[in-house]
Amino acid sequence: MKLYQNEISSATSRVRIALVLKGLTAEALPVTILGEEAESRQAEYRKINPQGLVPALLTDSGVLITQSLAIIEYLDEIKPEPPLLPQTAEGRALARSIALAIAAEIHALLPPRIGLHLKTTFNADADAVAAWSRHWVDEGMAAVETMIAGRRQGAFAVGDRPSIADIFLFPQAISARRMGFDLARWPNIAGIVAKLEGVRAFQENAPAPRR
Ligand SMILES: N[C@@H](CCC(=O)N[C@@H](CS)C(=O)NCC(=O)O)C(=O)O
Repeated sequence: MKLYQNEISSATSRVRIALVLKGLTAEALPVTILGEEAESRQAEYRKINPQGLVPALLTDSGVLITQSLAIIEYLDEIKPEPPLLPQTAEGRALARSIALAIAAEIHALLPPRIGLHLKTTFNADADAVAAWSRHWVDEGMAAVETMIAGRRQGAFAVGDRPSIADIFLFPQAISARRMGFDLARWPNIAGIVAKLEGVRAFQENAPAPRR
């Protein structure tokens, strides 16, 4: 397998964590994602992934899978152990709700292309883009904290082993901390992140800081 990826990418971090938890490897194919000239924005990469995003996984049979949740569920299907989805239907639904609350409602408002569009079309300066990002992280993470707090029954976000909920939560929480948020304002998230920081797959695959 080959993984189109970028080291600062939170969505890539999710897939890299899942690969390690599964004991799978994928050859890394780096794609730059910052600035107007980023490789992710060029026609050549759009021929590979029409959305111009990382991560994208090329399977051994040459099929390209995009979107981190789809990639991780694919990995879970080709190598079922250890499972990345909880055992009950309700647990699986909750884990997917948390993963999507992060991917679709928080992270989707933050990537480089969003900041670039705010700058070029709406004349937002760096401070305005930072305020935009802080707003969506603050509101979104507070909602995720409440979702977890209401139904938490184990050491991790859903149950007693890391699931897709933790895989999506961890990189977002690390990014929030880098933005200056004290995770203690979200006590369940802070506790889960502290636990995940002791798990090698998470420890070694957090998104790298933007330089
Ligand atoms: N929903 C997608 C998000 C992918 C995404 O936004 N990736 C970012 C990096 S974290 C990217 O490629 N950004 C390029 C850009 O914004 O121009 C997923 O979960 O895979």
